[in-house]
Parts: sequence; C-alpha cells; structure tokens
Amino acid sequence: MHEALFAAMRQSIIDGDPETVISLARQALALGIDPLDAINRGFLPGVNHVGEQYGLGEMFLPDLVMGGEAMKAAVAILEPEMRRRGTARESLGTVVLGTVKGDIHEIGKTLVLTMLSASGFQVHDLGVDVPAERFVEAGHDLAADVIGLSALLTTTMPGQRTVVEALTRAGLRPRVKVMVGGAPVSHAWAADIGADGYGEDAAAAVALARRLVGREATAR
Ligand code: B1M
Repeated sequence: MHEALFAAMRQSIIDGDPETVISLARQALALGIDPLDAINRGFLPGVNHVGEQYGLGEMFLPDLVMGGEAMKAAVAILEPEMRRRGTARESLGTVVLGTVKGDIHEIGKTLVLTMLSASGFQVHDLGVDVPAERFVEAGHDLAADVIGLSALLTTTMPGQRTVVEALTRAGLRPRVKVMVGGAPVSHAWAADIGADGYGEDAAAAVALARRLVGREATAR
C-alpha cells in the first residue's frame, strides 16, 4: 500500500524539490500514514540514494545540500504529527542532545529529538558542531540523565570519545549515561569509547534511552 507515494517521496528528495516534498508529506498525513513510515519508507531512501551517488562521485555537493534541505522540509511537516502521536505524559528523564564538534549534520539528530520528546523525555538540543565542554556544562547544569551524541562523519566520530572522556574528567560518569548514533557509528564503536549504548535509528534511540534510565517499555 502507498508504494507509489513512497516512490514519489524518494524521487522528490533526489530532485531536491522541497515544494513537492511538502505536498507529498501533507498527502501522507491526510492519508493517515504514520509519519515515521513516511520518513523511513519514503523520504529516507531518497537521502540514502543521494548519499550513495555522492560517495560514488555521480552526484556533487550541491546535490547533497539540496537533498538535505528537501529532507529538512519533510521532517518539518511530519514532526508535529510525530509529537502528537507520542502518548507519554510523565517525564521519563532529561536528555541533552547534540551533534559533535566539527559536524553540522542535523537531520538525524532532529528525528531522534522528536521521537524522544514524543516518548516523554525532556530533551535539550545543543544543536550542531558542539564542543565537548558544552555537553559537560549542559549535562551538569540540567542534571541530565542521558547525553546523546550524534556524528555523521568518520572524521568527527572521535569527538564522541572526547565527550565521554570530558564527562569522566568532570566526575559526571557513570551517573550520566551516554548514547551515541549516526550513520558510521556502531555497537562496537560505542563499546570502544566507553559509551553506554548505540542507537541505530530514532526508534532504537528511544528504546535505548528508556533502558538507560531504567524505564523500558513494557509489552502490552
Ligand atoms: Co554529508 N556526508 N557532508 N551533508 N551527508 C554524509 C554523512 C556522507 C556519508 C555522504 C557520502 O559521502 N556518501 C559523507 C561522510 C563520509 C564519511 O565520513 N565516511 C558526507 C560528507 C563527506 C560531507 C561533507 C564533508 C561534504 C563536503 O563538504 N565535501 C560535509 C561535512 C560538513 C560537516 O559536517 N562539517 C557534508 C555536508 C552535508 C550537508 C550540509 C550538505 C548535508 C547535511 C544537511 C543538514 O543536516 N542540515 C549533508 C547530507 C544531507 C548528507 C547525507 C546525504 C544524508 C545525511 C542525513 O541527513 N541522513 C549523508 C549520506 C547518508 O547518510 N546516507 C552524508 C538522514 C538522517 C535521517 O539519517 O543522519 O543517519 P542519519 O540519522 C539516523 C541514524 O543515523 C540515527 O537515527 C537517525 C534517524 O534514523 N542517529 C542517531 C543519528 N544520530 C543519532 C544519535 C543517537 C541515536 C541515533 O543517539 C544520540
């Protein structure tokens, strides 16, 4: 069902066409499609295609920029419905979230933020290109339960280790848990840098954050 719509969504990202993206995202909402499905089955395959073609030298930086902007437009339309569908009422805990220093990729982090908020976490977004000291400061000042570190570049992944080390030096570990994510990140990397866990996608990030604060979702 909805395969033609998902295919059009994919193509609209490849074309870097925000107007079509917005119209398709609105169609999905009007049809009652789960916004996360629209992202994962519609728009995300388009972003991944652009990323692959860029990696192969078949697409160029402007394509990457336009694909990214188009994806942001999709998330902006779908985000309110994702939040609305969140059922949690009580706070599950405080999460400080950001993309590490040197890295300006924000789309995945925004999705993780939306899903965590919708699930009942208080989330403080530090934005992108965030130095380790900012995570330490915010972790301390906001009495964070979890600090979430996003990194999309192999060159900025070591920034996640830097934050873990800075939190340890500041005496915030192991009380403050650290979760990491981003396309090049893995369970093995998380273990290697002493983080408490790795979330493969936004849904996995929510499950992990719940586990880290001892509030796993119970099967109904
Ligand atoms: Co960039 N970029 N980019 N880029 N970009 C990648 C990452 C790349 C893989 C493309 C490629 O070459 N194939 C490549 C990295 C290669 C590498 O390191 N091995 C790359 C490169 C090289 C670059 C530049 C260096 C290009 C240049 O300037 N020459 C440059 C770096 C800038 C910088 O950060 N300093 C750059 C710039 C950009 C844009 C600004 C143009 C744009 C970002 C726009 C924006 O964010 N506002 C962009 C884009 C769009 C991409 C791709 C195509 C898509 C990223 C994205 O938004 N994905 C990307 C290729 C790809 O990933 N397929 C690429 C969609 C998003 C929903 O997924 O971010 O993976 P993702 O998030 C997921 C999960 O990873 C996870 O959950 C999310 C939801 O499912 N997750 C977490 C993410 N964070 C998490 C945190 C968690 C838990 C889960 O816990 C805390």
